[in-house]
Amino acid sequence: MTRAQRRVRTQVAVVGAGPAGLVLANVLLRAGVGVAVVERRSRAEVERRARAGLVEHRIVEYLRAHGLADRLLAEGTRHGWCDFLCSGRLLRFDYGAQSGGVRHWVYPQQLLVRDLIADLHEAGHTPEFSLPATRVHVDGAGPARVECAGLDIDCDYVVGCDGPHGVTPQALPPEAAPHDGLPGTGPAPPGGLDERYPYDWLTLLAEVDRGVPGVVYAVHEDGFAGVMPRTSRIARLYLEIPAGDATARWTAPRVHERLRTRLVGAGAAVPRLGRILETGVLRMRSSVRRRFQHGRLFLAGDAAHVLTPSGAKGMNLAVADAADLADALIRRYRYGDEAHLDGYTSRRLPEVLRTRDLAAGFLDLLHPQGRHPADRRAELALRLERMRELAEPGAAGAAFAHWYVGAGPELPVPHTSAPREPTP
Ligand code: RFL
Repeated sequence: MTRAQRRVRTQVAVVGAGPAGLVLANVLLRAGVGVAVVERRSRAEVERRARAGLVEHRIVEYLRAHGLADRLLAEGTRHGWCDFLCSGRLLRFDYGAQSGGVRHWVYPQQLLVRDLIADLHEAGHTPEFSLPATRVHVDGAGPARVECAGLDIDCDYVVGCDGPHGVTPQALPPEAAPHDGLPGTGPAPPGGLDERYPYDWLTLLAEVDRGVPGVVYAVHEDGFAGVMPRTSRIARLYLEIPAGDATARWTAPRVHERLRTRLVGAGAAVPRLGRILETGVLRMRSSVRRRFQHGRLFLAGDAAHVLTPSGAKGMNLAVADAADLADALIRRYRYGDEAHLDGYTSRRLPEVLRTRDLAAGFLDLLHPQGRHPADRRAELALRLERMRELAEPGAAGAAFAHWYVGAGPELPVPHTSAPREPTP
C-alpha cells in the first residue's frame, strides 16, 4: 500500500508540532482523547528551531501539573529581573519582587519541543513528521478531514497549530481574517486587528563567554538593542533596524559595532559576545484573527495570532490557547459540553488583545520615534522617566510585573481520568 492510500480515524487531528500542537496533543492523550499530529518539518528540524526562551510562571505551573515539565524544571534557569538601559543609564526592574516572588523560567523553545515530542513518543503517539497537511475539510456532513501528502485523517475536530502561514488559517472564511495592514495595502482600520510598525528587529543568536544574567532592554539615540538569556554559552540579541532592511546588510562587524554603541553602560549585565551563529529579520507586526474557530476547526498559537517579540508572549499564549482548548475538548468528550467548546474564541480573544496592547505599549517604551536628534533626545528623557516609574516599587511596576512574568490567571486544571463519549 502506498502512503497516498493511508487513511486513519481519530477524534482530534492536530496540524503542526510546535508548542501549541504538542502541548494540546499531550494533554488530550493523558485524558484519553484520541489524537493524531502531523508536522511538515522533520523531527530534527523542529528540535533545533531556536525561537523563544522566556516561559511564564503560569505556563510552567500548567506543564508541571500535567507532568510535562520534568526537564524544564531540572535544566531551566529562573529569572526575576531585567535591566533597562536608557542612553547609558542602567535601571534594574525587579519584577520578581514586584509580582510577589514570581519568576520566569528560561528554557529554549526547541528543548521544550524536544521534551514534548519525547513525551508523545513514550505514549506511543509520535507525530507524523515530514508530512505537510495540504488541505482541511471542516464543512458539510460527515467527519472533518485533514489531507496530507501521504495520509488522510478523518476526525471529529481539526486543531490548526501550524503558524500564520500554515494550511489551516486558509480554511477560515474571509471575515475571520485580520485586516492586512502591510505597507502598500492601506492603513489598518481604527480598532483593526493588524498592525505594522515602522521598524524591524534584527534577531541573532550569538556565543557568549558566560550566561546572560538577565534580560537587557537598551534604548539609545541610535536605536533599540535587546539581550536575552538562553543557555550558558548562547544569547539571543535584538537590534532595531529600518523597516524592510535586508539581513545581508547586517554583517558581523556592523552588528558588533551597533551593539557596542547601544549597550554602552550595560557593564556586567552583558557578557562578552563572540561568534554570531544565526541572523534573521523579524518584520515587526502583530496580527490577530477575528475568530479562532470555524465549525469543527479551531486555531491555536501563531495560527490564530502573531505578536511582536516584545514582552516574549508568543509561545506563552500558544500554550495558553492549547490549555483552554484541551479543557474544552475534554469537557466535550466527557460531558458532551459543546457550548464550552463554542466559547473558545470569546474566551481567548480578550486575553490575546490585552496581551497585544500591553506588548505594543512596551514596544513604544523601547522605540522613541522622532526624525530630528533633538526630538529623539526629548523622547529618550520621557522613556527614562517611564522606566523609573516601572523600576520603583509601586502600582505601575506591580501591574506590569504581573503581566510580564505571567503571574496569572491560572490555566485550566488538569483532567486525569479517562473521558467517555458524549451522550447524543
Ligand atoms: P510554531 O512554533 O510556529 O509551530 C508551528 C508548526 O507547524 C508546522 N507547519 C505545518 N505542519 C503540517 N502541515 C502544514 N501545512 C504546516 N505548516 C506549518 C511548522 O513546521 C511548525 O513546526 O507555532 P506555535 O506552536 O503556535 O508556537 C508559537 C511560538 O513558536 C512563537 O509564538 C514564539 O516562538 C514567539 N517567540 C517568543 N515567545 C515567547 O513566549 N517567549 C519568547 O521569549 C519568544 N521569543 C519568539 C521569540 C519568536 C521569535 N521568532 C523567530 C519569530 C524570539 C524569536 C526570535
